[in-house]
Amino acid sequence: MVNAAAITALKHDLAAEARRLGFVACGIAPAAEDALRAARLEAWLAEGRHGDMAWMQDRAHHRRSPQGLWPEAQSVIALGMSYAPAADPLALEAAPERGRISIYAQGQDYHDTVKKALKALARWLVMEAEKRDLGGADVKVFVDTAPVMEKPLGAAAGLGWQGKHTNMVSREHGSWLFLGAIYTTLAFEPNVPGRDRCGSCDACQRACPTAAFPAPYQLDARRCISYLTIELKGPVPLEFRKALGNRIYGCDDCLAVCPWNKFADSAARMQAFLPRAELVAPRLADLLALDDAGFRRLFSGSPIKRIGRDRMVRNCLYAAGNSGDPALAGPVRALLDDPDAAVADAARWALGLLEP
Ligand code: B12
Ligand code: SF4
Ligand code: SF4
Repeated sequence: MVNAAAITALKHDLAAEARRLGFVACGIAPAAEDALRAARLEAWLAEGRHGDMAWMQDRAHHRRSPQGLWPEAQSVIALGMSYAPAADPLALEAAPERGRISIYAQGQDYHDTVKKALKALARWLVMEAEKRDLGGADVKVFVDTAPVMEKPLGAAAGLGWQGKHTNMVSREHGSWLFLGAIYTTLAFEPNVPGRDRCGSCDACQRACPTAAFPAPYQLDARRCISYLTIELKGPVPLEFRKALGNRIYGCDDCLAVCPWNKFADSAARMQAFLPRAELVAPRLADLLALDDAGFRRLFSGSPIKRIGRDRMVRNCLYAAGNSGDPALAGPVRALLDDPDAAVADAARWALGLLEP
């Protein structure tokens, strides 16, 4: 029989240790299936809203619930790390000759930073459970890439609520939290779920350049610029190319207009997520000239390296076409015969706009 007072004390100390490791939010959610959440995931997949992200479908039975992935799990420790920006994420809209990289990708790769802290916290938990005679604890850590529904779990653990833009919003940190989770066999008392505080606001719904929200709280990834610039291989459908503007990696528009961001303090941001100077306002002309080696050098340690040179240059070509800057016609023309078919196609499209 596990001592209830001891497990409550451990939960309290866990939150303190999480803070020490850089997490600004920590809470507990049940590991059992939530029927509504699972049904909404299935409905999203059935509509095909995941587009080409087949990996969302592949392990849907694991994604539905923590116990679907790991039947022994009793609790989910949901964690948030701040990447609140100091500057206006949308300011670069006024500089079409430069590419806009979304805030989350301007610093070091969050997968590495969050994973490292999650592992340290999980190790601490296992040791403490043993020291406190709680019968031993097993743990698994996740950030982003595993079949885990991090946003609804974060909301269920009281970190915030899923806003109408579908991301998890926090009262203290606005839209700017990276999420991670630790599943554990320890049965902690769950926190009270976060209350929806969107009210009548619809700023994010109106801000989306591609009308990617079929309804509030629902996203069709196939229309989202984040998906189109990061996940989609091959050419971006013509109907979206103009709307990309100068966004070359991800999109912050629906996040940036959220009124709850006014409480977010960039001082809470992890040092690792400070923007790298060369990724804040890169010149499209420089990015268009990248070869594979140059791409790897520039984006080493950044989440951007995952998309490779071809997709980045493809995105920069759409941005060059949208820039209306005749000085970019030369660099664009140099890519007309690129061996990558999507790059060559994007160069033709861009040149058509720059030299009609
Ligand atoms: C797939 C994915 C994407 C896809 C699809 C996004 C999406 N909304 O599903 C794409 C590539 C588009 C994407 C984009 C981005 N992503 Co992303 N992505 C993921 C990933 C891997 C899975 C998300 C998922 O499960 N989607 C499936 C759908 C079904 O889930 P859902 O949105 O939770 O669906 C719920 C709602 O629709 C709701 N619902 C449905 N109907 C209704 C009706 C009502 C009335 C209500 C109240 C609710 C409701 O219920 C559903 C189930 O809970 C997670 C990491 C992870 N493992 O969780 C990161 C993650 C969600 N992404 C993240 C980020 C930062 C982004 C971007 C901001 C990056 C950028 N700047 O470009 C954008 C934001 C775009 C947006 N508005 O969502 C963060 C979000 C952090 C946070 N605070 O929430 C995560 C958690 C990664 C991380 N570890 O930090 N992403
Ligand atoms: S990230 Fe951009 S494109 Fe995607 S839903 Fe938000 S505003 Fe729309
Ligand atoms: S912008 Fe408004 S509607 Fe959208 S998530 Fe924030 S509070 Fe909710």
